[in-house]
Amino acid sequence: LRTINVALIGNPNCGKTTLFNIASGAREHVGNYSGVTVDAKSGTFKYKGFRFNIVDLPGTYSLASYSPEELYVRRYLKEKTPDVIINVVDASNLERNLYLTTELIDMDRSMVIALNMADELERSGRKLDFKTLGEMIGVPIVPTSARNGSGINELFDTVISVFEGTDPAVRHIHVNLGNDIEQALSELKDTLKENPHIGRHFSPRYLAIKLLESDSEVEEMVRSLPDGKEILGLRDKKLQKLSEIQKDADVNMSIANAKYGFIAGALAETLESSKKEEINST
Ligand code: GDP
Ligand code: K
Ligand code: MG
Repeated sequence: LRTINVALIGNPNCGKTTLFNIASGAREHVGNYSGVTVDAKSGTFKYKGFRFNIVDLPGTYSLASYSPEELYVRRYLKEKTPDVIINVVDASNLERNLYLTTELIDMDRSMVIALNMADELERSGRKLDFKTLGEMIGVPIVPTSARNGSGINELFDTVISVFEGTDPAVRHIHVNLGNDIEQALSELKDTLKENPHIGRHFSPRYLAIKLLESDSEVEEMVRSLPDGKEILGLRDKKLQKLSEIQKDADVNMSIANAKYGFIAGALAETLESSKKEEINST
């Protein structure tokens, strides 16, 4: 029996625990991480000749290092390196949920999107061309309704095909952050890529973006490298240059805006508003 380690990652309330329970057959109540203790719950099940180890991670809106949940998910990704990430998104709240997706894309991990609450999307009368959206972001998307169990088999079929490298929707793309930032990232990324002391858990692009964002945990990691000072010096130079080009702009804000812009563009092409909304807006 081959094993596939799967991690559920998504915003709070997108249905991760419901999906975890229906997949692993767990019936016990799983806490909602709103307290002090941030923890993950894991379970095991067999499907189509594979043993799945599945973990239900705390809900998080991003992979910054601000909240305990964000730090927990990041450390999990660094230390446990799941084979396939299931990014659970709430289909009725795509704009916000897909922000985390853009951060996972930066990481270059194997992943599948569970377009959960597909029943709610349908009820709202809107239609999402999820196949095209999946092709645009390079990640296969499978509609699911964890509450009634629909789409769950298709989801794990897709996890298997991503694990085996046979899924046609998988592409390496990155969200373009605009010329100025892309230029700043380019040299940083190359320096990180060639550094023999950096583990391969996080992609050079992800680390370079986090350095531009002055992410304290990534800064600390880089500072501990033999040539960490030089890398941080290069980062400071890039930030300095960016502040000269983009006078009043805040780098973190520019990065977030570029990502939200990408999401808005992708949804404008793939998400059809309901008839009711169209009538109301004219
Ligand atoms: P988590 O915070 O991501 O773990 O989300 P939960 O699994 O706790 O689910 C949050 C709420 O959404 C619960 O009330 C679930 O019953 C509900 N829910 C989960 N999946 C679905 C779904 O596919 N459709 C609908 N309509 N509700 C769902
Ligand atoms: K809800
Ligand atoms: Mg939960």
